[in-house]
Amino acid sequence: MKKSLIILAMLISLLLSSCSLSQEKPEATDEKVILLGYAQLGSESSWRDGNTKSIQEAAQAHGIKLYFENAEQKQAKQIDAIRSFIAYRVDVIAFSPIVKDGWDIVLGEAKAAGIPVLLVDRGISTEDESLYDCFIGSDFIKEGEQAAAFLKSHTKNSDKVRIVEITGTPDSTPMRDRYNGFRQELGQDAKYEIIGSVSGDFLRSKGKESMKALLAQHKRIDVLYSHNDSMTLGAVKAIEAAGLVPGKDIMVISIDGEQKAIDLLRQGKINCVVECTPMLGETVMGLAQKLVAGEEIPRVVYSQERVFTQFDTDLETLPPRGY
Ligand code: GZL
Repeated sequence: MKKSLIILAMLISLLLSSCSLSQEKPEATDEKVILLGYAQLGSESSWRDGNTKSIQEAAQAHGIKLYFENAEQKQAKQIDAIRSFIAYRVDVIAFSPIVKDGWDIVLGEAKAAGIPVLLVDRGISTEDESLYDCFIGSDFIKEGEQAAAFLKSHTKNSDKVRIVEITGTPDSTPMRDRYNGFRQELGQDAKYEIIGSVSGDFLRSKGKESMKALLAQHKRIDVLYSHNDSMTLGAVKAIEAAGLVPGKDIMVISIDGEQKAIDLLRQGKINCVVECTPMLGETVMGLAQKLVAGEEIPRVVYSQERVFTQFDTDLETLPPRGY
């Protein structure tokens, strides 16, 4: 009898203690707020503005405290911003390197401080791959190849194709890879001749100036290949000012996919727009959370993109581009 009473008493006390456990309020988990420093390269295009918006909105949605600096197209200012993030001991640093070289020292400082780095949108050239954890953005070589593939598929009946090119910011990875990818795909066929290639620095104003100069230099131009829509919008104005019809007298191939370019595609003034999405914020913030949680992340995350052409049947029903 005595034994059963003891067992009963133990069971009751166990039951009471479990109830009291269940009644205890779980401690409010004061989850650490992640601090992320973002060094944006500038505000040179609608693409960049869309990219900035995407970063800022995603940080807010993920509850990440964002320290955002705009370097206004100056690498030195981007480097200063990264140094300030290191001093502030943020949890993660992310940035869009304006050019591919010159980052080893400052990224070495971030590494020494134990702060992981995400490359967003543009890449870097470095011997030390440990200086960054992941590249998030587009495959620019593929973009150049897609531009050339469209050109080749729509000039089959021509015996000579005279091409002019307006390139992006010198020594930036999108400029270098769009330049190389285009030529790789164009191949060695002498029918295709790049008769002029000038920098427009991804700026609309310089795109217009560059196209005006190319039109003055060359009696006949069959195709314009432009490294971004902002420059293309300027170039289209120059083509019209010269009394020519963009999209008809001169085939126009562009990259980005901003709203204004899609509008001109619908009007037939641009023939092909290779998409390069700026909407990278969600991916960046998700990867930042994984890094802070100590989880493995991939070395490269490429955006999924498409090619828009004048022949697409869904042009009129495309949702707003958001940039
Ligand atoms: C590409 C991005 C380029 C865009 C331009 O990922 O770096 O910079 O193509 C922008 O519009 O200025």
